Amino acid sequence: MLTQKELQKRTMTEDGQLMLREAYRGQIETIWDRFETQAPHCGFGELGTCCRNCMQGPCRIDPFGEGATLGACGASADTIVARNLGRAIAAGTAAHSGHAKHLAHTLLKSAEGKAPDYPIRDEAKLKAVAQRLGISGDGKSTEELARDVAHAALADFSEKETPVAWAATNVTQGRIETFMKHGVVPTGIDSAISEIMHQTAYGVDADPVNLLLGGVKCALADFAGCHMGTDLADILFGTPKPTASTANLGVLKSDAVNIALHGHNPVLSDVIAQVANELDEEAKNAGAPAGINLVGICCTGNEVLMRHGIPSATHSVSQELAVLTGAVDVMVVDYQCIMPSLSTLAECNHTKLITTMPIAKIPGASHIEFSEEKARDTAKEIIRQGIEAFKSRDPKEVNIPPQQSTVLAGFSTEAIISALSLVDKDDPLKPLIDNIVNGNIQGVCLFAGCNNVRVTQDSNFVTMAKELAKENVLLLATGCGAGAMARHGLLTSEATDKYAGDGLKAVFTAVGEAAGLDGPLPLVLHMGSCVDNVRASDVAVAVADKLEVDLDKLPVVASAPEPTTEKAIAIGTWAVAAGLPTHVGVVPPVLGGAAVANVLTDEIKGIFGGYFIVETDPVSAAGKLLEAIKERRKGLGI
Ligand code: BF8
Ligand code: SF4
Repeated sequence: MLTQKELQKRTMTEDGQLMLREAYRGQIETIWDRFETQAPHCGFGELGTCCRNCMQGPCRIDPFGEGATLGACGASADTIVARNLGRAIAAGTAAHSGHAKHLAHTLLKSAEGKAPDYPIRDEAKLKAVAQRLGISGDGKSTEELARDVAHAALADFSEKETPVAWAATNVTQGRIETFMKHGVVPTGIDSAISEIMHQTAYGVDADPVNLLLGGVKCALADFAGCHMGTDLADILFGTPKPTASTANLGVLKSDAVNIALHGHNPVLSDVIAQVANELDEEAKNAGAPAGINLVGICCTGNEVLMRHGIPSATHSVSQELAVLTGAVDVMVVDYQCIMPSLSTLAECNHTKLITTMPIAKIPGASHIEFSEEKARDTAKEIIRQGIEAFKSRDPKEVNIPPQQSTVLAGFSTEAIISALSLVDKDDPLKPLIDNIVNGNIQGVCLFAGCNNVRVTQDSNFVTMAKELAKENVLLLATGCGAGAMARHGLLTSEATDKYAGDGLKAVFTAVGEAAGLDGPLPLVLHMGSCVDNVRASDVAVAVADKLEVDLDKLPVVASAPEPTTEKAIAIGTWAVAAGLPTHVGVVPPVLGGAAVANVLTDEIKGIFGGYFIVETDPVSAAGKLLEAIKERRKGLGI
């Protein structure tokens, strides 16, 4: 039997611990067991000094100088580490921008009348995005404007003479000048990905610093892709507003057909959310008195939580545990962060795992190809598969942990500005800036990124959030980080009362009461999925513009306390390029290149103002971020 201590080392969520005990009892493997079978990990891989970029390899560099000091072609450890990092950024960028491109095609089909299930739901956002891009709306219908925005989005993918619009129009003038000075302005999203793949190919770039700058250029294309993803999702599905919901595995219901929406793109899941209650009667007739119960997992979960208040079951490293409850009838996935192991687990239960995207199939899963042209039909077909699967659910095998946290999510940039405007109608940013200046709010920390099996799930997030909140740091969260905060009750007014320092509490109480909440704003503001990190950057850009300083002067920091994916590496890199001190709580595979590690954690500060802080201890990490905030405050003379 796994001891309590071993369980607590895997995850700090009680619902997770309960499920892991069940898994152990049933001899069912989870990610934590498979991770153990990978030990000991390859030291070369961990240090980033393994190169497989040509068939003369793999070449491995011994960082202690006892074995090979160069690859067969003569590549040094720093060259190899920088190349590997560049390729990781390329993969992350491809994922985020692939998601954005998908939405651009959906928007175009919507505008051309080919996708009737996708009306423009947020005209104000469409107009705002068009205006930002310099696209005139004069005399155009909504559809014509949407078509022009979709064309502009698709044009941003290919190489052109001008910078990627979604990058250039969403940063400060100061950042543009810095990026131009260092030659890191992307002129096409896809072309930036292809350029870094070229740059890192066999026998091309061997200069570690030049390679890192290539990585930054690609990361700025990632920023553009993320921003486009957020903008287009808001146009098609609505800009999120504060929404109450619940989190943890306790959101699954024994008396409902449970459909878990997993992955990243709202293009299918939002439609499922729109049609689900049309099938409630069918579910009831099949013996589920509570009808259809949609729950979210990972960033698809964040998207539907923010827009529809759909509860969040779990995220990231604990996704298998949802299936282990025996209560999930269908898990429908789109792409990214979906563990292939889900199909084996689904087979052990009655759960039907359904893949929907041509680029993301899983052996053992059923595939129902999704297309915008018949989105509602596909959504209903998937729900009906859930109703069918429910009929074969064995109630004796159902084990839903009781834990449920309450959650207030949906803090888009627009929602934050509108909450602040209740305090100062004419100048909404003023209350925020005044309180930063007077020290009620010391600074801002954006928590982003994943859970990682190497870290006790959620422990770094929760510890750091509490440490920083008591020092009056305003906390934002996205992605699985927002999920971690949700699971531990930190997206609530009660958490503000309990953990916030006096200054932060006073500000959040004033805004919360003006907004008609029965208390302060939640301790952590849930801003959405991982692409929605740009919502936080939009707030920072607005503040910087108003103060007439650049982003690298603001007391704003970022943290990915438990990062996992290549996407997290891409985001972390653009956060640094944006000028933010950026913490990572898992050691990235760069330490084998001493010069590269030094650039990333130190010298890069002289170029972009931002830099990486690598710290695995959450209390020390919070301390270092606080120090960085204080340094920035001093620089501003506040
Ligand atoms: O895009 S935080 S594990 S689910 S990569 Fe993935 Fe990481 Fe979660 Fe969302 Ni983001
Ligand atoms: Fe080895 Fe160079 Fe080939 Fe990499 S590119 S595998 S270092 S020979």
